[in-house]
Amino acid sequence: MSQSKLFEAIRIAAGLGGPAITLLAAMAYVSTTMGVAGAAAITAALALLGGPAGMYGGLIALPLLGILSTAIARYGIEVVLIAVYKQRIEKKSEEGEDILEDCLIEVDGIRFLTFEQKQRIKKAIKGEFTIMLIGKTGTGKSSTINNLIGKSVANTGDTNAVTEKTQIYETTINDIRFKVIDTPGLCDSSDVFSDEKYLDEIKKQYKDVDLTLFVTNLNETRVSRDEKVALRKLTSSLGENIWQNLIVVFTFACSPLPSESSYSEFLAGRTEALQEFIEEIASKNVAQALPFIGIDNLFKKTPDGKVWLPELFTLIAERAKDQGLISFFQALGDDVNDEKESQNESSNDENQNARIPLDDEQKERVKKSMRNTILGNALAGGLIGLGGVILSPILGVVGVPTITTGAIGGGIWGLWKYLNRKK
Ligand SMILES: Nc1nc2c(ncn2[C@@H]2O[C@H](COP(=O)(O)OP(=O)(O)OP(=O)(O)O)[C@@H](O)[C@H]2O)c(=O)[nH]1
Ligand SMILES: [Mg+2]
Repeated sequence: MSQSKLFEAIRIAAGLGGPAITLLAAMAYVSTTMGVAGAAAITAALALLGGPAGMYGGLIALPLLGILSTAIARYGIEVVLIAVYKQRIEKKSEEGEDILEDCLIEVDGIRFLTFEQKQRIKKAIKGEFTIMLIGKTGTGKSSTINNLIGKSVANTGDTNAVTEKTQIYETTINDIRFKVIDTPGLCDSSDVFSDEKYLDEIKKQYKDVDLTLFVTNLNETRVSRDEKVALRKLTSSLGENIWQNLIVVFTFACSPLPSESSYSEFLAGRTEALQEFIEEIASKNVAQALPFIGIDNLFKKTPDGKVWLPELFTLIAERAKDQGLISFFQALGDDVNDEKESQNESSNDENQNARIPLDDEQKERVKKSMRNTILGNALAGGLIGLGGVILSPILGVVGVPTITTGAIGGGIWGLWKYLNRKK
């Protein structure tokens, strides 16, 4: 499949708007339900829709539709629709029109797509990733976020009085709106916390949350009372689901520990204590599946010699809601990838320049998560070897995409390439 033809097809489909989307979704639908492909899928889709073929305008020209049909088979309908929407939104925004909201409404109305598919498409075209932080004051919530996104968004070291309201920080990275919901007060006083209004506020925000970090000091001997109260209330208010997309972060890993045991022993003990408590308020399965990580915001490595930032990145890739992952990778893909530094393929040293250098095992885990959760299995086989042409409109990495492969700067495409490159 020629890339320039594919791009042309996406561009035309974008120009046609709603009807083209419906036709593409119908093509995907008949492909999966009737097992037809290519021209047969097009015919079946048109028959299914019943309307006059003329409304699909230039798209109905078979070669273009055939290309899109192949792209759907290869990359999955979600990827193709995201590409079409990204292209449409970008085109209109160049003309000074903001059609994002209209597109989101339109996505909801697309027939032949599941609820989850719609959610993922909407998230991807909105380009948002939202993290919620819970943890006591001073545990390093803000520092952790700033280290992760590589930018100082949240104020740190603030010793001022605890606010009872949730705070939202926002920053834009690679066109992705990175939202951080800070929940001061949640763990700091059971009095403040008993205020149901505060919980209601968190509940309202929570529908947008892709990932929750529970941040707690490693150098404490037990789960504190305040934390227990907070976690208990949070679980009963938001449901057990909260644990599904949550990572426990033990900060101050390099600080002196309150016992003789080694770092690893202490981390294991602290983890076990927390798991026991979580088992009590949620379930054994939930508790045992929960990822834990020791980090230190002032140091690159934890006392066991591990560089923690790539591990945190990997855990997020595994743990965040898949509807948010495309945005997450678009935002931070560059940071695990140093290819933009060295345009030349010949410099193939490990990615020493990457801000978040993944090791081989972490790369495999990220790859697996991208493959399984985000883009569907259809993508895994086909993406490699394809130029940036489809991914750049999808991800908006380089603005209006050009046809050359080399034009792709970073983001998810760069990440994918990096993960797949030969050692
Ligand atoms: N040694 C060490 N210091 C840390 C670590 N994380 C944060 N700090 C320091 O601890 C202080 C508090 O960190 P913040 O990131 O502001 O903590 P926070 O949880 O956001 O605090 P509040 O916003 O007040 O709830 C700052 O002075 C940080 O530099 C860590 O892992 N190790
Ligand atoms: Mg803070």
